[in-house]
Parts: sequence; structure tokens; C-alpha cells
Amino acid sequence: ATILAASMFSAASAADLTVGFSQIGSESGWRAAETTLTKQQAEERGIDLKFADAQQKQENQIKALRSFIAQGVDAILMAPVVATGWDEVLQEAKDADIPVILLDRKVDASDDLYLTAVTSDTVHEGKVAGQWLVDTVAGKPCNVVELQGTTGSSPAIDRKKGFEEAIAGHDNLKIVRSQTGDFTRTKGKEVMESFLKAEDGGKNICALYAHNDDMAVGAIQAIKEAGLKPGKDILVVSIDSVPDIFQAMAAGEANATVELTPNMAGPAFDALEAYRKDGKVPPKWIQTESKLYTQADDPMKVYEAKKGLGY
Ligand code: GYE
Repeated sequence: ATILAASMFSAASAADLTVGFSQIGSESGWRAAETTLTKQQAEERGIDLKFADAQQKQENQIKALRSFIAQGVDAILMAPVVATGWDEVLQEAKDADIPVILLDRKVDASDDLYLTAVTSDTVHEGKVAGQWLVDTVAGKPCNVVELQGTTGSSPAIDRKKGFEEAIAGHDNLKIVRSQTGDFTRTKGKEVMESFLKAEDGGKNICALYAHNDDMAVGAIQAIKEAGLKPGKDILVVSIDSVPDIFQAMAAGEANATVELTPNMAGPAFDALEAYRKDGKVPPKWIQTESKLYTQADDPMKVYEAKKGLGY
């Protein structure tokens, strides 16, 4: 009711809160859903959201943050494309008394420079994927190829680390190739094609670990075009749980995925509202859940349930 009354006077005062959102871009289905849900969450709460798409460039994110600061927004959400290089602009936001909440990726900066970070445990995700593979191959020799996420991004660093930790000590498992596929389908397909070529048309590859589902979906296409069966000749494990990977799982072409909620904005806005209203300081890390799905989990049902939830 307050919002309606205020909007009769001026559009600018229609919202209690104005929040700037610096989004990385739209490299994956997961991120597109995160954008959709952030806009939805803002609208439901009467928050005026200023959206800036950085097209994968850190310099664009820094510009967006400076522009939000100049406009005097009440708070900033940022999904940081890479982990390093944020100290200066975060200090500027702090000096202007504008709280910054990190979404889905972390930064290498002192934690007094931001209010909180809403992310999953990305090391744990890599471990879950790795453990699934350890259990599935059950001691058999297995050459693994890895498609990494965006170079220098916290999930790419962490998902690599977690996976390596899980397979450490299991000498039957060996990562034979590892390269970035930038979290995109196109690059995932392209890099997988080069892996296949380099590894005897794929005959030397037993499993693919992709840091996100989109790269896995691209790679699945490459595996099929090489005349092999993804999910059988080459096991496929990835992270995100976007609807398309469940279709692939239902078709037997992907094996496992670790779920990442695209609704990071919900907990972020909850924390922000509590902070503004009651001065409640949130913990520095608000962790979202990670759950493993396999072909045994009725993939078509999950697919149907996911569609519409931002996807
Ligand atoms: O897994 C991937 C995306 O930052 C954790 O970024 C996120 C990752 C997500 O593009 O699909």
C-alpha cells in the first residue's frame, strides 16, 4: 500500500530501495535464469533494480559500479566475473556507504569491503562431482578430460580444486586434458572437439568433467559427432542442473549434475532488507545448497519442475 501511495507522487519514490545489479553477462542457461529471478525478486519486493550487463568484461563491471555509486543507489549486487582486481572500486562503494552484496562468485579482497556473499560451496561441488566419478568407475582405469569455467573466476578455480581433491589417491583416475570452455556451449563443443582429436578420436577418454552444464551440453554434441555415445562411451558429469542437462540425462547422454540454485537474489534481498530495517549484520557468507542428481532421479520429472523457475 505504501508503494502505491508513493507512486502517485513520483516514479522515483515508488520504491523503498534502489539497487544496482552488475551482472556478468549471459554465458550460461544458469546465469540467464539468475538474471530473470533477480528481476522477479526485485519486482515482488518493490525494489527498483538498475540492471547492467557487463558482457563478460571486468572493466564494464567496474564502470557499472562507479555509475551506481554516482547515482547514489541504496545497495549494489554484483556477480564478479573474476576473483581479483576489486579492491579499489569496492573501497569506493564503502566510502560512499553503499553496501555491496556478491552473488554466486567470490572475490579475493578483504571481507570488510562487502556486506555478504551469497554463493554455493564451489569447492564442495567439484568434490561431489569427483566423488561421483570415483564411485562410478569403481577402480577401473579412467582418463578424464576437464572443461574449466572462465579463467580466473572463483567457481573455475574452486571446482577444479574440489574435483582434484576427490580423485586424489585414486590412481585409476587421471586428468589427461584440461582447458577453459568459458562456461559456454559453443566453447565447450569446440574444446571437446580438440580433446577428442588429440585422444584417438575419443577412444582414450573415459569421462568428461565440465565446470557447468552448458559446456557439457556442447561437448555432448561433439562426442556424438565423433561417432561415440555420450553417457556410455564417455561419462559426463557437470554442475548447475539446468533443464537441458536433465533432458540429456533422460536420453542417457549425461550421467550426473550438481545443483546450483539460480535464486541467489532471494537470500541477498532478505539479508539487505534485514540490514536496512533492523541493522542486522548478515554473516559474510550465505551458502546455498548443492545436491547431486543422477539418471536414477527421474530426470524428465526434474526437467518439468525446473522449467518456469527462471529457466
Ligand atoms: O555455474 C555457470 C555460470 O558463477 C557459479 O557461472 C556461477 C557459474 C555457473 O556461468 O554456469
